[in-house]
Amino acid sequence: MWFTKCFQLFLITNVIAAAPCFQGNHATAELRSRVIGRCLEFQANMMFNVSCEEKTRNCTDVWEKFSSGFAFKDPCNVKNDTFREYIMATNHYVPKDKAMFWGGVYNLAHRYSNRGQSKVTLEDTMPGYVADGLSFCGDNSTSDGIARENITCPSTFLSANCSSTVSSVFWTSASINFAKSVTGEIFVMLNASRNPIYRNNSYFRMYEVPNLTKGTVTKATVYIVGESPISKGNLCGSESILELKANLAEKDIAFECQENPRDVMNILCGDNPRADVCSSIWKTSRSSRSKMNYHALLYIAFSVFTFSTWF
Ligand SMILES: *[C@@H]1O[C@H](CO)[C@@H](O)[C@H](O)[C@H]1NC(C)=O
Ligand SMILES: *[C@@H]1O[C@H](CO)[C@@H](O)[C@H](O)[C@H]1NC(C)=O
Ligand SMILES: *[C@@H]1O[C@H](CO)[C@@H](O)[C@H](O)[C@H]1NC(C)=O
Ligand SMILES: *[C@@H]1O[C@H](CO)[C@@H](O)[C@H](O)[C@H]1NC(C)=O
Ligand SMILES: *[C@@H]1O[C@H](CO)[C@@H](O)[C@H](O)[C@H]1NC(C)=O
Ligand SMILES: *[C@@H]1O[C@H](CO)[C@@H](O)[C@H](O)[C@H]1NC(C)=O
Ligand SMILES: *[C@@H]1O[C@H](CO)[C@@H](O)[C@H](O)[C@H]1NC(C)=O
Ligand SMILES: *[C@@H]1O[C@H](CO)[C@@H](O)[C@H](O)[C@H]1NC(C)=O
Ligand SMILES: CC(=O)N[C@H]1CO[C@H](CO)[C@@H](O)[C@@H]1O
Repeated sequence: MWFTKCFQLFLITNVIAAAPCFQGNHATAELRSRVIGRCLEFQANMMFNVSCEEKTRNCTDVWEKFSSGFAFKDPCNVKNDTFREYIMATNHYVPKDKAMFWGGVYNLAHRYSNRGQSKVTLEDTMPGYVADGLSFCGDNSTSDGIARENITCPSTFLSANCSSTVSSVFWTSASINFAKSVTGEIFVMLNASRNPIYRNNSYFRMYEVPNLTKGTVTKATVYIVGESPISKGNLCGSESILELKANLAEKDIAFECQENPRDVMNILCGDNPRADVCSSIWKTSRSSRSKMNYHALLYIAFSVFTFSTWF
């Protein structure tokens, strides 16, 4: 994919010798409306602790601070503090004992977090929610300095020619801010099929673990999850997970590790029932299912009876 993109760019712009070569996506259309909309929506539906304690944010101001982080700027070389103002404008309290980090399991982690109801991932907090999935960068050919859909913005992927992308700086700043905001017990969901599972170059390892606050974060529960069954202790005892345990121990953070925990598997198997790991789950629940149906029928019959006697 990466090579295809480079090749296409080269073909189109082969007149310009120093054509940029990076992995990326078309800039998101209607970026301003979408950012302001996300900001409004977050405050209406997602904001934790709304009452008097968290003040309402001015979403036009949030957009100004977000876009000034990259407008007119070289998309491959932005300063690492370019989103400082944006982070300050969107930062808020993260509920204690609910924060969840993840790696290589975007969909499952967010299905499980359930928009902050069950757990709170970075993308369930305002700084992350506003920009999640959007592609954005600077462009000098527009009046506002913001790229339109006809421009490819670099992704978080870094290369020699694009070593400090807008997206990487954004997600790095947001990750550091999130790690500094979490308190109490934290959760981590990692993809079992990666090797090593706790990757050296992951955001979690590079920016989040180092910025957890010693004395404030007390315990970390790691879920190692995948579509295949895991022999007990096999991955929780693997070398990279022991490194994670050691990194956490340096901050006096207690450690627990679970492989394919049932509540996570219920969600994985609901979405992907053919996954290998799911056959054992269906097997054990078949007998209780018929019992449940029987009770449900009894309940419905009873309710109908009760209603009919009222009217
Ligand atoms: C990447 O940068 C190097 C030098 O910095 C240059 O020689 C090379 O042509 C660039 N490659 C692309 C694809 O732009
Ligand atoms: C919201 O922010 C914008 C941009 O900074 C500003 O022009 C506007 O006056 C602000 N609105 C309120 C109600 O403070
Ligand atoms: C816009 O122009 C400025 C000044 O020449 C330059 O530093 C910057 O990299 C350019 N931005 C883009 C997106 O090309
Ligand atoms: C940002 O850059 C400065 C100066 O190069 C450096 O001291 C600082 O550690 C960097 N911060 C991050 C989060 O990388
Ligand atoms: C609300 O947020 C404040 C900090 O902004 C925190 O001290 C307080 O405990 C939070 N309340 C609830 C109910 O989460
Ligand atoms: C783990 O990563 C693999 C390879 O990228 C992917 O196919 C799989 O769906 C991921 N598992 C989960 C639970 O997201
Ligand atoms: C992209 O589209 C915008 C407006 O639609 C235009 O101003 C700009 O020149 C275009 N850029 C390129 C590189 O075609
Ligand atoms: C990962 O980092 C550790 C220590 O920071 C180092 O010893 C190890 O060689 C690195 N592994 C890889 C694959 O780069
Ligand atoms: C306050 C603090 O510890 N910040 C650190 C967050 O992580 C980055 C990347 O490891 C460090 O550069 C910061 O010093």
